[in-house]
Amino acid sequence: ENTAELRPTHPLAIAPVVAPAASVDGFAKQFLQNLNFDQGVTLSNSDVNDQYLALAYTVRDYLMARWFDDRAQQKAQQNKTVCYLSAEYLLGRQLDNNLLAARLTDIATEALAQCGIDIDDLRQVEIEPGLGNGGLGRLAACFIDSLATMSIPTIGYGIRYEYGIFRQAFNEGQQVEQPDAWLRMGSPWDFAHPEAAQTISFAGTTETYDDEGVERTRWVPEWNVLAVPYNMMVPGYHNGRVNTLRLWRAVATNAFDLHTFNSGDYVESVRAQTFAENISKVLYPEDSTPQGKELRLQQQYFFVAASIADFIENVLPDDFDIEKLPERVIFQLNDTHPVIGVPELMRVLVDEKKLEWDAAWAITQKCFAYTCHTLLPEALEVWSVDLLGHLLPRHLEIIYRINDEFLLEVRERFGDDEMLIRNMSIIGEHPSRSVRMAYLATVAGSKVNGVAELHSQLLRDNVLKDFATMWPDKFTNVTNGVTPRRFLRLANPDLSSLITEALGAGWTVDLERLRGLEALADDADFRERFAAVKASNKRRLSSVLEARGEAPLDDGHMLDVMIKRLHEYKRQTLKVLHIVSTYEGIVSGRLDVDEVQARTFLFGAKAAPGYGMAKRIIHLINAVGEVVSADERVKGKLKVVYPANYNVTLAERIIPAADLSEQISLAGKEASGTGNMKLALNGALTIGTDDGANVEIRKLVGDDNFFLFGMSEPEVEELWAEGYRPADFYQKDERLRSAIDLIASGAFSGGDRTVFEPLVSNLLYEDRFMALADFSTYLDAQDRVDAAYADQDGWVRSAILNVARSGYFSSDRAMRDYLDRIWHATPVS
Ligand code: Z16
Repeated sequence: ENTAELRPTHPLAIAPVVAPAASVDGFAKQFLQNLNFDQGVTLSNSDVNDQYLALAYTVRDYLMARWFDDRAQQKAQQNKTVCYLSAEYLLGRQLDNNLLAARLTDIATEALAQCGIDIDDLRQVEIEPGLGNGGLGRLAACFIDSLATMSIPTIGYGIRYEYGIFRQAFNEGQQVEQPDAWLRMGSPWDFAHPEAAQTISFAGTTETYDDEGVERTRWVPEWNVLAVPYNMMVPGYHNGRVNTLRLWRAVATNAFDLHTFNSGDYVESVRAQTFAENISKVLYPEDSTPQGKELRLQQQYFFVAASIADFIENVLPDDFDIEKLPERVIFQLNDTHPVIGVPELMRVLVDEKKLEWDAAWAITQKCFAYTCHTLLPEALEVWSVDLLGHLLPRHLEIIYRINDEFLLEVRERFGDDEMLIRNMSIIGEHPSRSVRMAYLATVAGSKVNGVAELHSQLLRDNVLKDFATMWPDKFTNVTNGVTPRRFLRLANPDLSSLITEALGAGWTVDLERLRGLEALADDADFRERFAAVKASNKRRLSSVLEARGEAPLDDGHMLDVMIKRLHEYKRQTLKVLHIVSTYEGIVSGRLDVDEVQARTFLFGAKAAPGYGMAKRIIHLINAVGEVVSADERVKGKLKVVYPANYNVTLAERIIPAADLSEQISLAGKEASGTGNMKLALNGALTIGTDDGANVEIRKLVGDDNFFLFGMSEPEVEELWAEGYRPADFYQKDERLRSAIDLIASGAFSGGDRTVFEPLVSNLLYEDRFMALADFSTYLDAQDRVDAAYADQDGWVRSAILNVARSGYFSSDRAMRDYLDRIWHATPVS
């Protein structure tokens, strides 16, 4: 990054950078120094945030020398680098993860104790960087953790949003959104590099010119913005490797205001800078249903163009032969969000590096691979040709040419089948002219993968069928995974100790070793200890909830959790119908309250702010919770807890405490799910449909340790094709009718029948995700859950088997699959 070659003479400047001494004294010394000289306070004058920041700086100091080495090596090496392009990274808190990776947890705890500080107090003040919506962003964070742990040279590229996913609050049971000012108290984990900024251009026109007898095209942009990189450390677990996550922030260029706002009004032109700086201002809060907003396309191009330029200019050696690019990089496209990188690399190669189109296209195709994360048609991003052509005129031309050549290939292969051509075209014509980003990615990518076996199969059979016929070898599957460091080792320290005692410590980087626990499922003593860990995790969660102003959890309750974004396809309403039905059973006398299994239903979910139906469902959950939890006839048997602002930090407390994991999406709609994996790995049993990764979880843990219900994907298709009439299910099933009638009666809205009427009508007359069709088998499955839970010994045995058989869902395994099937990159020593 620093181009000027420094020639220091002082011996200290020439000596290699060394980490502070890895001892309690060494740590304490460094901590106090950072407190004094970086925070500018003495220990006695410091507050908890000063102490947290100084602690973070200290952890950084220990990782720094390795980071320097790995970045130097990155430039010098011949290895292929994995460039993960993702608009989202849902990192969660950094402190504990980095302490663990650097083996500093005990040293830091003791050093701080000697300074009179309880490290737990400092842990609490860290605000997690919520730079993602849900599964996709968290997946990216797990992947970069695994890649660092496996010593794969990786750069994660993304956006440093000033405001991450909104903070959720409830007002009378309804969601209100507040801005997430996560940077307000300082951001000790990132490093700004304004000297390595890239200039990113937008809009304008294109023109052709004569370049020594060759006609070329160039883009004459209208305005630009600076992309300033912020680097974060991504330390591997206990291997000394430190990779980089590089997030871009938009800053106005000096030229910006001169060019566009040449009004002579100084104050106005400074004000106008915020226009450019808006690009990295806020994360769009839609999980899997993107809005076609211009600012979002600006964000996408902004970070992808900066990343590609950064890699070529700053990571590759200066004299690098650009034709060898595919040997040195794979740009992995995390969903369609970074797909504008395809025409961008073409523009760089053809317009700037002056390669022939065909040569450039051959390189581009080898440099990209595409991961699709959805099956919902409304989630497949499309950009209107008008909007894209206005913002990125050269890129639209390039996309047209890619499409022309691609469609020629289709004609050659399949003949002049005009309908097929229409269906496969990267440019859609209906309902209006638009660029289909998933198709562009599929045409350009060397590989296309889905995120679970069923999902990948459905991609091949439905969404991308014609492409799969054309290029069967392009399509592959990589089932998602989760990092065992954060979601077992850190989140569940007691279970981790128990496992390490039984199997040794190697499981943290070789999760298949958990198989060794299978034998212990039949050991009564081990079961007792396992159950004690679960009970203690519940108490820990209970105090976390209490600290947030919730009621404590009741002893003896089964903890039944549904934690994921609020979306109709995920069917939180089906869960509510189960709760309402049980409640209705008790108050109507159909169920004997003394026979009912005590349960606490815990929800965690944010709704996209513009998603009205999802917000109504949140309101319903809270309204039902209030009535059910308070009704004396229920005798405390049913509790509903819905802590606001579910995030990674809270997930780390809920997951280890859970007994039952609700994975109840309509079959064929959830691409994978990853919460399902985290919960199984922590010993929750799943009640779920045959959807996404549930299919693979069930296969691995066994039918006896999983509660399957609902239609299969082909059954869903069949019923839908027949003409689905949800009201028929309502008419047929008395329990369902009573539950829906109770909601419609106003029982949960103070007698006001209008409040939930839109929700009830939607269920009865539309029910796009067929909650009513799966209701009765869901209730039957819940009866099986109750029966199983009544046999605590059997339940704990199943829980242990869930842990023992979930090793496959490590993101380390997922990374190995990407490396073998897609990236073909190798570790560095
Ligand atoms: C997202 O979180 C997901 C898909 C998508 O197209 C966009 C976003 Cl923001 C989720 C899937 O819904 C989920 O099934 C999957 O487990 C996750 O991505 C990671 O692959």
